[in-house]
Order: sequence, then C-alpha cells, then structure tokens
Amino acid sequence: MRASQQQQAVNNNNNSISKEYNNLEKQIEKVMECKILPEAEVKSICEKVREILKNEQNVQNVKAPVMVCGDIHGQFYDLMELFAIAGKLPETNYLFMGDYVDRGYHSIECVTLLFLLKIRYKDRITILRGNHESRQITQSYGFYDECLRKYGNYNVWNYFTETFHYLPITALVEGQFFCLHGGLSPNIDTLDHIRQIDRIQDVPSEGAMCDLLWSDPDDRSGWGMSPRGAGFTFGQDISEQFNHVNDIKLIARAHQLVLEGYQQTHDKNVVTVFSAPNYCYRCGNQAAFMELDEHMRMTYIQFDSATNDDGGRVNKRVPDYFL
Ligand SMILES: [Mn+2]
Repeated sequence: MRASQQQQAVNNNNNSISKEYNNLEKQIEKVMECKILPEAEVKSICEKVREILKNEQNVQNVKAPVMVCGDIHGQFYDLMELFAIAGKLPETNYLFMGDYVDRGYHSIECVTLLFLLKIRYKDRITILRGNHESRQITQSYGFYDECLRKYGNYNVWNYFTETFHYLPITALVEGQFFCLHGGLSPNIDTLDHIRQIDRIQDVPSEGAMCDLLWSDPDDRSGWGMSPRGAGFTFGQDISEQFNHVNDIKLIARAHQLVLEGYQQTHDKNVVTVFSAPNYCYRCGNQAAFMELDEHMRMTYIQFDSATNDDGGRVNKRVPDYFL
C-alpha cells in the first residue's frame, strides 16, 4: 500500500470511529430525554456492552477518584439528579452497585443510558450486578412488564437480561474499598474465591454468587438466615474478619433502603449506600452517593427526589450533559 493509500485507510478508520461516537452521542441525548430507543438499537447496544463486560473481572479494579452509587430502581429523573450533582462523564468517574431496574417507571431508560455510557466511556464507569439484574426477579417486580408495555413484546427484556449475566459482581477501589450489591457469603473467605466464580449465568438461588448479591449486614454476630429468602445476614465479627484477611478498609454495598441515603455499620467496616430518593415514589427517604477523592477520602453526598409521586419530574434541574 502506498503512503497516500495508508493515510486514506487511517482517515476512513477515524471517520468510522467518529461516526460511531456521533451516533452514540445522539442515542445518549435521546435517552437523556427519557425516551426509549428502537428495538434494533437496543439489541446492538446490548451486543456491544457484552463485548466490553465479558473482559471485566469478577472483582473489577477501579481507580479513585470515583462516585460510588447504590440502587437506582428505574427512577430515571432521580438518576439525572444524581448526575447533575455528582458531575459529568468523562470528567467524573462512576461506580454503580446494581439494581438499575424494577420498581420505578423507567427501568428501560435507566439501563439503556448506563449501557450507552459504558460503551462510550468504558474506563470511566463501572456497573456491577444487583439481585434485580436477573431474569427471574424482573418478571415479578416490573421490568418485564415495562418492556412488554413499551415495546409490545419481550425481545428487549430478553436482550437486557441476557446481557446482565456479563456484569461484574464486585469491585475493588484502589485495593482498599470492596464494593458489591449485597454482602458476604459463608462460602467465601477471600477475594480469590470470588475470582474463581463462573459469573456468566443468571443469578443462582443459592451459593456464593447468590449471597454476594443478596446478603445484608446485621446487628447479631455470625451468620443468620436472611428474611429475604436468599443470601444470609452477617455480623460485625464476619465483616471484621473479612476485611482483615483481605486487607480491605471498608465494604461498600447497596441493596437496603436507608432513610438518610447512607448508613455506616459494623463499627465503620461496612457502609450501605442507597441512591433512589423517595423510593418507589413513596418512602420519603433521602438518597446518597459516596464521593471518593484521589486520596480515597470519603464524603457522603445526600440528595432529594426530583420526581413526584406519579414518577413525573418536579425538579427541572438539567445535568450538564456528557457531550
Ligand atoms: Mn437489591
């Protein structure tokens, strides 16, 4: 190939990359207006995000600074509020700890947006799996019905839920903060045990992977039966032991509604972060996320709902979008 042809090939390649980014940014803009994308586009987005997610680890390494966020549950305008407060991508990094779908009115828009952002800025945003990112759970708590209602068939539900299998299950920020949706498991003592799990499957109804997505910290010591019917409760002794053995400073997790949006427990060995304000449009709770600066200093930032009781938008604040 002559030099001019080579240059032409490079230009063509650059053009196709910039075309793809233009298209992505148009899709992001549209979803940011709380609109859904055509079925064929959702299919292609799911395929692209799978290619990225399958290369991530069960314990995905994340760098600080980063904003660590909890449950979203389809509350799209509250997710916009979070972005408006926390800052725009790609200057601001994000780590989401699962439960994007079910309960709220806009699961499709929330998960479509997060997938698009993952494709556009894969090193800037980490999206972990929650217990609701499951084929079984979404059939009972809203996401399946929303897909049927908005698309007229369940294809989109199929694309999304098959893609959920690829989401990483935990993350480790700067080797110090261990982040996951639920909590610990009696089948897991070390991070290496987690690394050995074959995660590309639906959330099992028992075992290590199930526990990581379902368990809760508890005031009682040791392991206990979970009232949820999946996972376990674990006491401060368990958290301290886990953090000591793995040389971790903190377990950050989501999964439980906490009225102030965050709650430190187990003598600050565990923190719960919940990012769905006025959960289900009626719980009256504040939401929060954890800001970790480049020196791993934490600040909890609380915010209130931007959504009225019907899921409509009350707060007109518009995030400084990602473009
Ligand atoms: Mn959950």
